[in-house]
Amino acid sequence: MGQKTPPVVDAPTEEACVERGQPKLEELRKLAQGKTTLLAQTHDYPDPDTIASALGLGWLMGELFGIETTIGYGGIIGRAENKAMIKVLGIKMRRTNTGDFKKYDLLALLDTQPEVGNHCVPMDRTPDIVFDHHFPRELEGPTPEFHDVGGEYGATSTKVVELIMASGLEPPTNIATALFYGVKSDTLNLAREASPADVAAYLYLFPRADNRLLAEIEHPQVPLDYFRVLGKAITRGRIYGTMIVSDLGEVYTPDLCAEVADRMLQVEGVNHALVAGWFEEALFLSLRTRSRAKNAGRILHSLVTKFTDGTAGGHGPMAGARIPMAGRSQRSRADIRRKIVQKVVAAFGQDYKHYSRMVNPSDSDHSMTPPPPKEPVEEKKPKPEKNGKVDSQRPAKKNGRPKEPAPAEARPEQ
Ligand SMILES: [Mn+2]
Repeated sequence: MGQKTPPVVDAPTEEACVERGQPKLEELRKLAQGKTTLLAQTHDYPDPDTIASALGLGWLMGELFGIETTIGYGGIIGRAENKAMIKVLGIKMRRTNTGDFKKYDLLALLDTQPEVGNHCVPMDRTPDIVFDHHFPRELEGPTPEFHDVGGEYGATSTKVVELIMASGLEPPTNIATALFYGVKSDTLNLAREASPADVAAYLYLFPRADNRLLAEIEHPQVPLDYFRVLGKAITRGRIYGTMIVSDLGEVYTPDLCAEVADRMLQVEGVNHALVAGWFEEALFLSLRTRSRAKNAGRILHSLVTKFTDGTAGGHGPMAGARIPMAGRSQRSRADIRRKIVQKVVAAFGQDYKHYSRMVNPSDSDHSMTPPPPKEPVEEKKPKPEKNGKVDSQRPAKKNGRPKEPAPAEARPEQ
């Protein structure tokens, strides 16, 4: 609404991207000297951008410097689209544990930063390489040797694409498709926080990506539990002015919070969404906003680190947090959740005491009663069925008052 997205003509030329990428390649070349293995670590619950950037970086390090890359993650790959991405594009990833971080010559961290969380790299292991488009965090520990964070990038994949452009190499279809999906999903197809650099990466990747594979990734079948969670999100959803808040209860994968939060922004009149979910003794929060005046990442990070020992990360329109709850009573869990939700609602200028529900509780009853006719109707004579019998289940007309809806059983099967 009145907000401008960068026009395509603003995209930097390929030469400009190459110029930006070349000194970075030089740095990586120095780091790679005498090394043979790299662990490219993604999120604990990896999204397409972190997976694609790890894949792209790994391929480039292999082609240019003969480095062998393993892609790691700490938690689970939960979302159906992300599972499909890995399967369809043949991406190999393995779950890493603490011991793994000593086994590789080099460690790269993608789409997050050492002190942000959402990854399982131990605090005493400073990554050698960090690529992240989220706002730069002040580091308490040592600065990684290669530290490319923040800047005008809507996706970490875009940073990796600049390196590929600078290398002059031609990426294979699966790498290009993964990176295209990384840029596309993080920027909502260039509609959210897309910078000129993202537009350039998108245009570079588009003719190199396979749109049929992409469609397979973007429209996967989902488990029935997905719809159960969606149902819960709606029945529990509260609307505070222009904000929706919902608690999904226990979820089978924490990235459902992010997915549902995105979904909630589709409700007319809603500009902000906060979705909570519980997974393995931790509370997960996803925050989304359409407002350019608010920074979801900063809001969530300041509240979560002030009131809990959890971690949070994100940027302008989107943020996520994980708050460990092991050893806490149910009451203390509820208190922490309420406090954070209250403060987030207030941070968006809404009143926590006044809300309406997304659905009327009486709407969730399970009867199959069809709605009554709007006008009084003359009940038609029951038609004889094919075998000549009259449907004996159909109730007899009551004294010319046909307003009572027929019971569900009387409706013919569809
Ligand atoms: Mn990202």
